Amino acid sequence: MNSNKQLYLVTDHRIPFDLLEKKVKLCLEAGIDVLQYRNKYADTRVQYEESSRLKKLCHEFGVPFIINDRIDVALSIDADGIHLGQSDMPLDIARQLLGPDKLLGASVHNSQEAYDAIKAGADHVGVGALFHTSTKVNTKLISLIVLEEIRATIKDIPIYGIGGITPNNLTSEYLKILDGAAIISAILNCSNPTTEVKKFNALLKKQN
Ligand code: 3NM
Repeated sequence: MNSNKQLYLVTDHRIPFDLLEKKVKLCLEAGIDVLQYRNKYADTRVQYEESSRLKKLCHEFGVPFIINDRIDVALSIDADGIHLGQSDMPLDIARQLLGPDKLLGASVHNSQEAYDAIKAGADHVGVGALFHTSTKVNTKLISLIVLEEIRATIKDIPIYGIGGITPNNLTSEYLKILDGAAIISAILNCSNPTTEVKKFNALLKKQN
């Protein structure tokens, strides 16, 4: 169970795009499994252009490319999927818009939200924040107990942890519950993304 855990990288809008693209390329070379483009602040045109470039790069490495929140941008570039929070488009409507083949991810914070996400057709869920993070404001910490309750509700689709995850706090307690880890700062805001990707993969892949 839980073998082949995934390293899911999420982009950081605070990094200038040309630099971000270089860092993402290093991460793809080092071995990430999924990339999510997340930019709540840029104009639609900028989001369209940046996500087109990142999708092309990901596909050179055979890595799925997902867009946070913006179904219009995802459809316009034929992204591989979308990730939706609780205040974004309802999942069942998103599924209708995207069709059956695109990946649909949902942020959930308790077992009721987890149950609802499965019913609405989510392919995977993100649970956070597992640890303190300054990357996203207004997050609430999720305890290990709540994470276990969500795991008990979700048997058949992957659960990614998110929020403040580092190679140091991704301990066996978390690894035995999660199917993957979604990361921004610990990889993108460090001097050497390649080294950090390798550290995460050593943890995520060692339980196979
Ligand atoms: N969502 P970092 S926490 C995008 O709790 C996001 O749902 C979260 O960035 C949630 O790895 C978060 O830098 C930020 O903490 C993750």
